[in-house]
Amino acid sequence: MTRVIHTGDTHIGYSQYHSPVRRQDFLDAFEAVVDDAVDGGVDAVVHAGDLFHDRRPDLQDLMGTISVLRRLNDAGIPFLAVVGNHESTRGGQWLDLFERLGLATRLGDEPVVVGDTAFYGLDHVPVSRRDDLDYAFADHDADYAALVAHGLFEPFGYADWDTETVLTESDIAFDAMLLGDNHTPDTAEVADTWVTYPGSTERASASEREGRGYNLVVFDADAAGGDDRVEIRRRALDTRPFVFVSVELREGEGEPRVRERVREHDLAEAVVHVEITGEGDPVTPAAVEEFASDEGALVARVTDRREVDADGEVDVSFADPEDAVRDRLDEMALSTAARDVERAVREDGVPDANVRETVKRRIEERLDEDGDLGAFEAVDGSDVVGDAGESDDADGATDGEPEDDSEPDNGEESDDDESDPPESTAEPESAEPDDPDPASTDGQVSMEDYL
Ligand SMILES: [Mn+2]
Repeated sequence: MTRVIHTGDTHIGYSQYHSPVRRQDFLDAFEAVVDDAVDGGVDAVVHAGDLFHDRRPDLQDLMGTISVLRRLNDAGIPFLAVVGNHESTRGGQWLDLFERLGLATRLGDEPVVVGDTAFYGLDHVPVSRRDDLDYAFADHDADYAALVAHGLFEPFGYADWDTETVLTESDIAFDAMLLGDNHTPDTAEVADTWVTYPGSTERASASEREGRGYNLVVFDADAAGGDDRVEIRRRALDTRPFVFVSVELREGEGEPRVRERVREHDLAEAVVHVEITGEGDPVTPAAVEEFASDEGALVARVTDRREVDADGEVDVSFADPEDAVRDRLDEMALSTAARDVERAVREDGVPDANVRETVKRRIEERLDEDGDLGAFEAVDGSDVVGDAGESDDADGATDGEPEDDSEPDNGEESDDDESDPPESTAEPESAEPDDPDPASTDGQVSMEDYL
């Protein structure tokens, strides 16, 4: 029998909302997982990538991470990990440094056997380079085998990696795929193999509403009462409280009503998101945010989703002005790269100060697509219409997520993200959010950007 903790998407170093307290939260969550590992005496901690939020973690994040890893090491518990898209660098990985220090084992195509289970690793690989993968893994003689991988795998949300292909092309019969990248915890069975995401350990975006946690995975002949070889149980983590307040204002109602609704919640040390809809009087977001802070909130963000009344002569005949902009853009023969630029300029999610850097990064990513310059060729109107159709699909899919129309802070968060030191930007890094369908990110900057 082998018992391991499966975690991932720790995002250490993320100063969410520019808050140093939030930055510490992400490290604390990692520490909480390690505490549980030590207390529970598991055989290993398996990390499925995105230990760091950024590929250039600060010294404080590195030191904090090293001391947590050292505690695990002192307890004799191995730390087995792969590299995620957020932390991936062009040269050596941070994980290699930890391995050099004797604090971690980087998983790959050779088996690392713990107890009676062989662990293999598959780092994040951008979509454009996946065709080159042969999923060849060296043989093992353990009783069980698990593949630890970072990417968006089927059959879960935002998937762009076919799980069945991985499993059938691989020469190892895996009992489980222990995954990272998708911040929503979920488990499914594909081709007789359990595939599971433990989710992020702190909310990296306000769309991550449900409680955070990790997986406890047991490889055993008697797993699940003898019915299976693997048992996956979810364990909850005590993380920073997030409070979501949604206020629908009726005619004549205004800020007092918003305050009243906000006051109904326990705001102490919480991240508070207030969403205002309906009719009613104009509300100054800053005033509500200040009120929430006075009531003890750590961070407060207000999104007013109401239409702005156009007065007098201007007759606004469409519900969403953005729609009109999109319609017009659809008629233009823009290249994919041009659309990237257009979106960077127009998107709410990109603060003015970061537009230049965002444009640079997106274009460099396009140039990095293995010499394929197709993204720079004008696309005629009809193709674009097809494109837009896809985007509708994508919207539909995300709308299925209960929390998706509440990304009040997305601008804020991506602002954080973008303001991180620009790197050798031509990294595979944000391949998924940007690649699959540019249009789908329209006003939809949400979890995808943090996966
Ligand atoms: Mn992630």
